[in-house]
Amino acid sequence: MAKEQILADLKKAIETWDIKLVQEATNAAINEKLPIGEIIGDGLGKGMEVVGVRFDKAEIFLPQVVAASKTMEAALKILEPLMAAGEGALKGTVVMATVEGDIHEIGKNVCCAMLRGAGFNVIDLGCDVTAQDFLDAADENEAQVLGGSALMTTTLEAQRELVEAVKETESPYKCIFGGAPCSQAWCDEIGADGYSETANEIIELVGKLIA
Ligand code: B12
Repeated sequence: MAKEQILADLKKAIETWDIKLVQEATNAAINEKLPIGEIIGDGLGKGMEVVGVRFDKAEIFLPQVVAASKTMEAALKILEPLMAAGEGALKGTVVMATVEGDIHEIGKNVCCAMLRGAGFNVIDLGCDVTAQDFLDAADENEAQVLGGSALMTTTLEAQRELVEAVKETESPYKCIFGGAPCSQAWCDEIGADGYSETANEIIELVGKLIA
């Protein structure tokens, strides 16, 4: 099957929360040896963008968004074993989570998948995670980078709290942030070490911080 068709099917499957189609298209993408970055960034992720826009315009509602999220998870489940296989030695350890008070985790999951695909060891703490839990996991796993996702303006503040917790404990970790309301300007204001708008950019960002 042509690459363009597979990417279009991946996008459509998320937009129409079609689990059967997403499984078929993901398997087709693997058979055609499409890079995981493209499968997620140019296929599945594009579909999720459309879902976000339609939700913002009130063309669809929470149940449909949940259904699209579950479709995304079904695809990531198929891709996970490939990403776990890695490409040789792990390049470093990143603790990823959605910050305290926030349960949005699709974008964070996409970032985790991309980082694993690029050969980083990713400790995924899930969502609604406190600064202390970030630090404990980083200590335990000898991580270099902490990545915090926030999808609501109300939970952006938890990103600042994480930076402050790292400073207060004089921990050696670099903090990077993302999520729709987050920006480079916000990251500069709170003294973060990095920001990336998309999961594609996160690989380069983490690579630079760990090098
Ligand atoms: C899906 C979704 C949900 C799902 C989440 C399912 C799940 N398992 O994650 C459900 C239905 C559960 C949900 C719930 C709620 N939601 Co909601 N949700 C969305 C929606 C439509 C899409 C978010 C998404 O998944 N986008 C797709 C992913 C791929 O993109 P992304 O998250 O931005 O991630 C990319 C980048 O940002 C970046 N990135 C992300 N994280 C990180 C981290 C790092 C370290 C880096 C470097 C980069 C990075 O890379 C990712 C991939 O490219 C957004 C609308 C929107 N436009 O964002 C609203 C939205 C975020 N939700 C919103 C709200 C209000 C809620 C609720 C409070 C609703 C309610 N009344 O109950 C609850 C939240 C409760 C809580 N305490 O968290 C608001 C937030 C408003 C605000 N500005 O504060 C939004 C903006 C919708 C709106 N316009 O009102 N939601």
